[in-house]
Amino acid sequence: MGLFKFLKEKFKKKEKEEVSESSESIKSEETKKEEASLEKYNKGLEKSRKNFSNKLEELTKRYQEVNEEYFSELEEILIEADCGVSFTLNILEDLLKYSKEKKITSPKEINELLVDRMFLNYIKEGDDIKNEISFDVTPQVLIMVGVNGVGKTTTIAKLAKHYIDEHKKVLLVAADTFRAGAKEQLVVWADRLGIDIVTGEENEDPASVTYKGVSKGQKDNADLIIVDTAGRLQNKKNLMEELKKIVKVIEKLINRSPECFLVIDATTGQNGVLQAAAFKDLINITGIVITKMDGTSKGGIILAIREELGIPVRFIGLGEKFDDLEEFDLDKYLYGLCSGLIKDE
Ligand SMILES: Nc1nc2c(ncn2[C@@H]2O[C@H](COP(=O)(O)OP(=O)(O)O)[C@@H](O)[C@H]2O)c(=O)[nH]1
Ligand SMILES: [Mg+2]
Repeated sequence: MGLFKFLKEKFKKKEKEEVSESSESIKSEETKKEEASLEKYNKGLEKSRKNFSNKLEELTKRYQEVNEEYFSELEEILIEADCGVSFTLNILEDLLKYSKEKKITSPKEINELLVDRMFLNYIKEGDDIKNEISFDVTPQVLIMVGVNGVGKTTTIAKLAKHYIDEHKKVLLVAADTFRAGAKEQLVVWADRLGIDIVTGEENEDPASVTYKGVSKGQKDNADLIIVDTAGRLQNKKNLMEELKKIVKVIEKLINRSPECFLVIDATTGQNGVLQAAAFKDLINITGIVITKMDGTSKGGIILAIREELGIPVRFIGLGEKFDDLEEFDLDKYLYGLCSGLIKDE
């Protein structure tokens, strides 16, 4: 069975179950959580879905059979959804070849194939992606990097909440000593969450604040230590060196590499892909968090990043509220983006 049909059965079934459940109380906690998560994806991807699925649907209606023009219009839709040039061209080449081989001419079938290919393109052979942070060895240290304003600090608060809910002991470290007010912003979050935070003086060496923070986390038996960093512009060499120093300090203390999440604002489009490339050259990025997905109609950026950089998206920000951060789930993402196409006949 193709992915398109799989998604249709998986999520349509869920939606039907929702309707037929007469009593909320008989649903298990797990089911409720899954439904809420799917709802967040659907809501957060609403603008992208309109831009992508609706256009594709409209295109499908205009053609009886696919031809060169059809594929060129499809290309435009994919580029406009910010799927990136490389991803778009690869997918189109694939679709063209396959449709010729199998003599597929129906636009509907091509759409189904497209969703399948989007899925297969994301799943790279040999990598077993676990998006949740592992707590096999504690304390686990997570550094958050990314340029100013992308949502690092907000995401730290959301991630902390996510793991506190799973009964993990979380410690925050405010190693952004560069920007005025950055420390205070994180202190407010720590207070609200009722967790400890280690801060430094203004302009104190971020590596020294990190040293204090991670040492405290080790002493206090924290499960997770999250380090907030300044908005390091990739063209500012000295700031990048600072970041490397932070990583070194952590590696020395915990004897292994930390997790390092690069935060990218989905509304910045291809610029976000360029940022990721610049950061990837300098430090070992173990995952990407895409924020503000709810604020863009160009949800294809996740596919572009995966295609061009190979780094997996680990979490996705779907709104401004505390709970609007979800573990990245390829099925839910593709369903959220394409559900306009996955209708019952
Ligand atoms: N709509 C929306 N806004 C977000 C999301 N994540 C962060 N923001 C907003 O982005 C702005 C900048 O966030 P901040 O965490 O201060 O960015 P930082 O400079 O990278 O630390 C804030 O107004 C956040 O509320 C998201 O997923 N959706
Ligand atoms: Mg910040």
